[in-house]
Amino acid sequence: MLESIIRGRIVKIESKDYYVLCEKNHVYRCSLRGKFKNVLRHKKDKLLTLDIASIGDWVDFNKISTEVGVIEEIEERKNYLSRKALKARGSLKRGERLEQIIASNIDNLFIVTSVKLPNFNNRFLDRVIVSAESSKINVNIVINKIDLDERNIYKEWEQLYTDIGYNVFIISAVNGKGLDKVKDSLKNKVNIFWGQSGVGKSTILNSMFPNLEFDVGEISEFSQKGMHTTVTGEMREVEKNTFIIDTPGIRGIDPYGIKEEDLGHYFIEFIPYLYDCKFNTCTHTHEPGCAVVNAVEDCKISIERYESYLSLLETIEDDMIY
Ligand SMILES: Nc1nc2c(ncn2[C@@H]2O[C@H](COP(=O)(O)OP(=O)(O)OP(=O)(O)O)[C@@H](O)[C@H]2O)c(=O)[nH]1
Ligand SMILES: [Mg+2]
Ligand SMILES: [Zn+2]
Repeated sequence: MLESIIRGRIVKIESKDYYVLCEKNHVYRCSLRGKFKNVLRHKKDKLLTLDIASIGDWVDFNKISTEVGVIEEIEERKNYLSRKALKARGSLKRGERLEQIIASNIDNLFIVTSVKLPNFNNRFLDRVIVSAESSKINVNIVINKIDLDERNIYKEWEQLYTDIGYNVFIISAVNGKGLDKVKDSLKNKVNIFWGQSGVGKSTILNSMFPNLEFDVGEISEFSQKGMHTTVTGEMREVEKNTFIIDTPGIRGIDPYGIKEEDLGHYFIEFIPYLYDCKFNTCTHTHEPGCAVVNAVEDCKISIERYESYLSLLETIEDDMIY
């Protein structure tokens, strides 16, 4: 049989099936060659594998039929969003973790939060920001469900993150407030929506593009432990050349591949101070002459952000490097 290689982009992954959208707008269900797997050897020679391909990857695949193909090459990524994979039972050493790629070749990340149900969680938000900054991904912050915010608690958070330099969108997906601005910033880009379960990612996308029909959870469902309404990430083209990716909610996030000495660089408002610390190995905790700590004391860096920094610093541990 004649081989026919086609280029396309992975738009959805379901267990071992990779759905690839080719430039002629047709989707093929592809499998992945074994060489694209990340292998972690467990005790007793058990293996844990994680696939390397992700949503957003440009790939070359070999067309086998009008519906099916095999992925032969994955193109180099412009960037990608990742986190540490959940702890594997029996992994070689404590703390060693694989990298789980969420999506690749992203122009815009929208970190979705809500003021209530679930409550706004700035620690969580800061961890996601660190993941994105370490991958050089453009960060936008969405604060959703302001229809439930009787005491306007969103205002202080909006101020904090705007002062740092981030785009902050204040919205309500149920009454449509603020959605126009979000929609305007998506054009001609690959946009990913990421955040905790139940904050309203799918609802926001459906409100902006009513024909999409992403799955949305019931109020009673998402508060139950372990409940995720969206179970697999998915990329859709919503207008010519404008893509959005809905993702399953996350319960926790450990950014991958971050060294203690680099962490300060991913808190972007710390950067102007980093080179004024007395020691160039400063971790901005206990060292004398620390310019970051001084800036916190002078209220130039918010105490909330500094506490997020400290909590992340404590949880940085070894990654598996391949
Ligand atoms: N009051 C209010 N409820 C909202 C708003 N946006 C979403 N919801 C509700 O929040 C619940 C969860 O919404 P989803 O869109 O499924 O949340 P998700 O972030 O996609 O959740 P996962 O797919 O589990 O990650 C649903 O019951 C929505 O109706 C909002 O702006 N205001
Ligand atoms: Mg969802
Ligand atoms: Zn310092």
